Amino acid sequence: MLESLSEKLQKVLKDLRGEGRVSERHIDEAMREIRMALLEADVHFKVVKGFVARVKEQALGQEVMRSLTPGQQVVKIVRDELIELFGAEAVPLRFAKVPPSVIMMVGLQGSGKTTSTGKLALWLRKQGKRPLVVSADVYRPAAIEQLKVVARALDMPLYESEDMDPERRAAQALTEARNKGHDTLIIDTAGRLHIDDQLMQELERIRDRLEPCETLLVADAMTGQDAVKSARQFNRRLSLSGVLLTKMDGDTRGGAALSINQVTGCPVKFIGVGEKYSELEVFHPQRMAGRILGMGDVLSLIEKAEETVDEENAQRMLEKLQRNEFTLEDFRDQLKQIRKMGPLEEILGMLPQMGAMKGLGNLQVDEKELSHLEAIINSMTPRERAHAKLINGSRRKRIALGSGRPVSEVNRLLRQYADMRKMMKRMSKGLMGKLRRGALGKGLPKLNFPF
Ligand SMILES: Nc1nc2c(ncn2[C@@H]2O[C@H](COP(=O)(O)OP(=O)(O)O)[C@@H](O)[C@H]2O)c(=O)[nH]1
Ligand SMILES: [Mg+2]
Repeated sequence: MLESLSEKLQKVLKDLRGEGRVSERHIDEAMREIRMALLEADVHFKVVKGFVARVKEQALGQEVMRSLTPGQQVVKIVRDELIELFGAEAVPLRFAKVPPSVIMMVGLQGSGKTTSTGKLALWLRKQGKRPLVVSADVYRPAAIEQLKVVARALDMPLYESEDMDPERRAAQALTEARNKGHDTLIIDTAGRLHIDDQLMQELERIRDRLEPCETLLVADAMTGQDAVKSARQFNRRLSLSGVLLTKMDGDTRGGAALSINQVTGCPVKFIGVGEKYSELEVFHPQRMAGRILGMGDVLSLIEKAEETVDEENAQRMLEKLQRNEFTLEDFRDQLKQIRKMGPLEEILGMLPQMGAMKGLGNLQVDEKELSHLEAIINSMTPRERAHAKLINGSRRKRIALGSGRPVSEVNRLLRQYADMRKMMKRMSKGLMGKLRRGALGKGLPKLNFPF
């Protein structure tokens, strides 16, 4: 996500950090590069101008220049300003005092409304809600059918009707939601290639009749400044309550969309990061800034892990790591968890890119390899799993035979296990430890600067 912006910013900041003393010339140079990087990510030029001016003013301030670590101070300033740019604080989804809460999805055609309706319904269900979805996109028969396919794939309740009037369909769905005890209703609406008055009137009618507590603009991040422009127009007519940015998994132009908040005052509430229904994330300005600046998104990772691993289990793992009792059996369980969490690369991408990453180099295994690894560990005796040191040459041969894998693979697994153990130990001592204490304590943890 935003890899090139991220790379460029990280390089500038790394160079700055490397300087013992920071002169005005250094700052000037760095600001020029930051400006370029932001413009290339398609952030609006006015937004860039303000951003660079604010960073520069603070960076040249007396406290920074005279401090012992001016480079790091500048990094912190850039991070804080990025967070501001993205909206400072995460704005949670609103729910009606009296359910059902109505969420209306609006946006241009192809922006990802139907897909995101499914994603959001799934997300809500994971939060313990009972959503119902309905299509009010009556102009293309395929659109109604598409939501049906989505609902079927997710086993999600869908309201169906013969009525082809969008407003009535939505109203009927609301009645259905009330009758059947659904606490949320998501309405997928029609889009156009360009905004037109007729579409806006239709959306206004649905809004007035159903009084949604959320009117979410679904905007395609890859369309850059166009996404910002349409956000402005939708907001003027419909008073948006938030934005769901899709296709943030593409690298280009995402910067534009991230400045939507600055331009329209509408908070980004979710980002879509892939075509799969599970690929929706709550948007956190702080985490996004951290991700872009390469501080890793350990919080998102923890959250993701918590969805699949129960917290107790995670806690136990960490404690084991700290006591250096992480066995091959735990290793196998971790591999299983990683499998549940999704593709390895995605997980690795969220980890801080500091020292920790080095040990992970040879851990990049694919699905098939994962099942081989599991087979190998399953062929070990419990004692071997608890004490990897016992596994000598003849035991390796036996394990290889038992699992039907070559000895070289058994050897490699034992090496990877040792690497992971080392890496996790380092992480649990450092950043992970700090974050965990905060994350498991109250509210959002303080992100200590890991440089
Ligand atoms: N890569 C990626 N593709 C997405 C994302 N969200 C939606 N899409 C794709 O965008 C296309 C249009 O989505 P659709 O939901 O039909 O848009 P709609 O016309 O607004 O309803 C589909 O091919 C989706 O798979 C996302 O977050 N990432
Ligand atoms: Mg659609």
